[in-house]
Amino acid sequence: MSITGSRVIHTADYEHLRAIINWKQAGQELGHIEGEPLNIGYVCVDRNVDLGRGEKLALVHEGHGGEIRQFTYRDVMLLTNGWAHFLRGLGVRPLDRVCLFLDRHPELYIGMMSVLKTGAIAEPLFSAFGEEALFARASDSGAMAIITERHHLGKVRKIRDRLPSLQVVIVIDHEEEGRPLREGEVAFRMMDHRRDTFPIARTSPESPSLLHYTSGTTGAPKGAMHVHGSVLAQYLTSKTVLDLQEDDIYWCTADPGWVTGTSYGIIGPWSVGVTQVVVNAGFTSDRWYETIEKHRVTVWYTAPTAIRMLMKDGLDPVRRHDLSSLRHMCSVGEPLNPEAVRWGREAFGLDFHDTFWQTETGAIMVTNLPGMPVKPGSMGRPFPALEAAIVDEKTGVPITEPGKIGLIAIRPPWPSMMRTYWNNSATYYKKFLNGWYICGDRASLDKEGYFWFSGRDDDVINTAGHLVGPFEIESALLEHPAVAESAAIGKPDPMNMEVVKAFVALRPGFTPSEDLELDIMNFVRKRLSPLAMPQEIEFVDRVPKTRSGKILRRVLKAKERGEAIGDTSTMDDD
Ligand code: 6R9
Repeated sequence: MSITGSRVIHTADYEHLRAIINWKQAGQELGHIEGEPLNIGYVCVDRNVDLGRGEKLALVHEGHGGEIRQFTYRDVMLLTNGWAHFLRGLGVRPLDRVCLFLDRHPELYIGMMSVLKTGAIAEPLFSAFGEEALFARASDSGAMAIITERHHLGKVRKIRDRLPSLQVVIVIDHEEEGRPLREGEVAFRMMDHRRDTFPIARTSPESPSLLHYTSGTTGAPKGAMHVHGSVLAQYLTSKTVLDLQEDDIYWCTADPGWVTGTSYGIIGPWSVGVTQVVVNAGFTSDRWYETIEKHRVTVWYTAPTAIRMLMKDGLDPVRRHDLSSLRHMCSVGEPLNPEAVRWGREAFGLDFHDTFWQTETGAIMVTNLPGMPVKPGSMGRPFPALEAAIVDEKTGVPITEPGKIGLIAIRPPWPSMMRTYWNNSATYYKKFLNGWYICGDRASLDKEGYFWFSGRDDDVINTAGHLVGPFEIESALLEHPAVAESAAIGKPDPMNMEVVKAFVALRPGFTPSEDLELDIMNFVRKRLSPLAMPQEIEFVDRVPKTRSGKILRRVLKAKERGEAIGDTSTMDDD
């Protein structure tokens, strides 16, 4: 048994896997020699052509209306070369930050690889972001370029004056007869720029590659900075957890604005050299099953909220489609309910394999490996090349007692670990305790070393697998002319795990009404995103705060869940 070559392990022998799976081997399999350059753009694109996969499909893309575009690895190589030359010509230099603010078009995937080839840092952003969410991320990173499309250009224009570092906005679908572009905006049609070669930046494994913004409890979103060496972890986990093999047709349902859509929606699958399917369309269960059927998807990576939505539509739509191509299924982003695993067995005859990880960890950390018995409701065990534990929250000492809850901790380093939070190293250093990286989630172990998730250790809201920071929502609420004070919490929800609930105290002269509630909701949706929009607003006389002025979200949460409020000695209630 070996992890070399394209064979992937199918075994329950966990201890043996720990002995044979390691990052060094991943580097060797990817042909990387220590001390030599390593660039994700090369590993995921040109290397596949060098290995004889030039005529193999890298990307099968389905647009809104069902139109299909296909790209071989050679196509992707020529197009990324052309685009990288264009970026260089615009003055993009290594370490510059380049935002990708696009729907799920082929340009998003190919553009990201082009940016990496130049040595610049790619910053993927959800296209659903409103202008304030975009501004927070592009201004913090000091982005010098934004790649976008006509549909989203208006949002960029609204904030452009406030982005002094921004030199150029690249528009991928500009039409001459359309409204003219403005100064500092350029049109770029990817398909018109194919080049045989590009001198790929000689980045090292420690050179910055990607900046992925994630939400915390306090302050603005934080940019987790990743490096080119992360590909070792994304490659090895794609092979051994997602079980990707040469002939697989792989579908990751995540948007690259979320780390899952980058680590396992671009880098992982292309580093292994498989064909991946991307669908730029919203969710309906029929459309999803059609995707699997039409493209003969073999490996599927999705999220619990989506699985719950499929469950809601029942088994009939499943039976209407031929899903016999499927052979492996994984899930990420939220706790995977035991019912969802059981339903998956009934619907597809397969287990959903849960995977736990974060923007900051860059790759899967705790998981059910193929061949490992799945215990519905458990996240599985540490990825065998890693050391992960449950530690005491005060001392950071591992807890081995079964069932006792502590913090999920990973022993650094590993290749895809973030190297810092951009502009915020102080917060980065706070993530460590007793030599462990602390994820900020609580869990316990069972007798066999399986991890059981219990909850987050902070106030971040997980809605449909996406993290939303209460601070960002509260700040947006305060911008509304009627709002004097605000607080945002996650309210338990059967479909989305949590939804945003806001508490608002109004300014003098305003009175609570349904119209005002809707107006405030829409205000947040437009500024931030549909996910950050409160689903419910409760008007209150005042928001509970500590004497030092910190919002006491735990008090609001406890009330919402009908739980005891706990220690209120610091509460400012006079
Ligand atoms: C990849 C990703 C990370 C947070 C994480 C945790 C939650 C992720 C989970 C899970 C329970 C799982 N989370 N996977 N909770 N079971 N299998 O999701 O990254 O957006 O940074 O979120 O999501 O709370 O700390 P990110």
